[in-house]
Amino acid sequence: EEQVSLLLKSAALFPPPHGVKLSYGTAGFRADASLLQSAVFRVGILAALRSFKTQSVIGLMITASHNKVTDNGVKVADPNGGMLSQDWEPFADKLVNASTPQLLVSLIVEFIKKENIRLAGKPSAEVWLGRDTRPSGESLIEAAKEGINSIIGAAVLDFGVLTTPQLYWMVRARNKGWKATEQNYFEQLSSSFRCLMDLTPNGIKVNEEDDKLIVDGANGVGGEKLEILNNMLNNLAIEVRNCGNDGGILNEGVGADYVQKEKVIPRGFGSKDVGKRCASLDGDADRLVYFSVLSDLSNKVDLVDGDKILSLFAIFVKEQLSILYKGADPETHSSYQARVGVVQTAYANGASTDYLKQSGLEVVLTPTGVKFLHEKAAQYDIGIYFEANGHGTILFSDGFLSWLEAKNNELASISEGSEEQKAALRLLAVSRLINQAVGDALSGLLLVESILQYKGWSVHKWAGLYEDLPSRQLKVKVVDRTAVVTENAETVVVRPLEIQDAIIAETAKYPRGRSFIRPSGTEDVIRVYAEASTQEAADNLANSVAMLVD
Ligand code: 16G
Ligand code: ZN
Repeated sequence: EEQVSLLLKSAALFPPPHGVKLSYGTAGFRADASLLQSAVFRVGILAALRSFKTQSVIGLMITASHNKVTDNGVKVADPNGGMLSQDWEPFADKLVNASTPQLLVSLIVEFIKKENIRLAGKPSAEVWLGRDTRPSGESLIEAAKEGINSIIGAAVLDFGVLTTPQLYWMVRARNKGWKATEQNYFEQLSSSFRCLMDLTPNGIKVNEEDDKLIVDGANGVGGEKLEILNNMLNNLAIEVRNCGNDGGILNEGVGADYVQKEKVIPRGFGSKDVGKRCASLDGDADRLVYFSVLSDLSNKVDLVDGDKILSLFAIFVKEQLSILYKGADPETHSSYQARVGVVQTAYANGASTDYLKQSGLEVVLTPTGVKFLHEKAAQYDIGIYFEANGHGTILFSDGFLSWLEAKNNELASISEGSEEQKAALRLLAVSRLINQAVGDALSGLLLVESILQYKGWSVHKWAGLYEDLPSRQLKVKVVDRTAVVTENAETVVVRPLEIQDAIIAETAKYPRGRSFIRPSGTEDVIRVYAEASTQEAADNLANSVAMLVD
């Protein structure tokens, strides 16, 4: 009774905007910030219910990532620090689109019954809040608090400005009973990075002019957090630009999405940086790409995208495993063949997939969206996933990690300081450095840096692992994007019926041709991807496939 009237009263303060239908897309609700007060309030309610249901801390993040500064969004972190469980998404949609407070309350009551959620008077639910640097974030956080506080017994902790991966990391750590503050996050990243650097073979140093890393912070939260981390490290030189404190606008001509899609240098970079090792974060620091500035004054970059970060991580992990196994005497040793899986989407450059397979790795494709890649990667002992756009991480299974701990102890007693033991220590350090909750530009960057150092590679050497096939992405505006239905990780169209045959026929005209279409998860468009042996061929293929969609 008391609960119902509290909900009715507070819901009346957050009327949904007229004629707007929102959906919990690949990355939560996203829209122009002015449309989001009601949605965020209601997601606050959902997060509180989710916390009661799971009896764990739940995260709520206010961000629109790489989108423009006037947009914003809200997404929920589950107890393990992953995305909100997919079976709650339909409820999120209904909740946010309910037109009146009465309707909203009846949906909630019905859902509580269906999910068998037991609300309790004393604080027994807790939601942790974070936001990126968008100005609209402050009032949206207040809306989220109102939503959480309208469920009796739900507590809220506001951490202010965080990167998305920081909040998700903290939620995961808290629910595991580990130290879970932002300071703990920085300490774990910096100490495991130091550990990896200490295990670098002596004498290997990347050459001097290449030594300093220059990072584009997208004028967002990532730059300021990286500065803090940087101050805790003494074996890496980082210069952060586009921190957002010099009038630069979030994601405008800067950031990982811009650099990856346009393949041009971000603002604040220029001819003075030719040849240097540079990296770019996105607006909430869950994406990372590297690049170097070309010397031809064209403003173009030599891009090192998510596929190449993935490749670097995958060959490093494989190398460490083989060092670790080399010493294993098959007679006496507990041999544990770790299943290593590499997870990509259809957007992965074909050259990267070929390279990974030729390196002896198992590669699987999933549909676009972190939740799909993450879920797949979690099925391996070591699952490495990346989207070409720079979002990805490495997941280690609990079983493998306890084997590795035991192995390391065993090696420490029989062959302390051996190559095998160093390999075990490196893998353990990687598992602590790389964010196990979600892709994290800051931890990814430190892992890249330590692997380049280990291998003695420049950014050019790394970029040259394989040569990307030329590709083109287009979008076609459509009235109803759900009319296109795909299968096999978005590589095959099953509806409308005739399109797939036509795509196959077009693709066959081009050497190394590959093309697919898919409905966007974030915009009312159909996306077209094409690659082929030359840029002109990729452009032509993309154009003719786009014509099929119209
Ligand atoms: C979201 C996804 C990202 C995906 C992108 C595709 C998360 C956290 N983010 O940003 O993984 O690449 O959507 O957008 O899942 P699209 O469907 O509009 O192409
Ligand atoms: Zn992002």
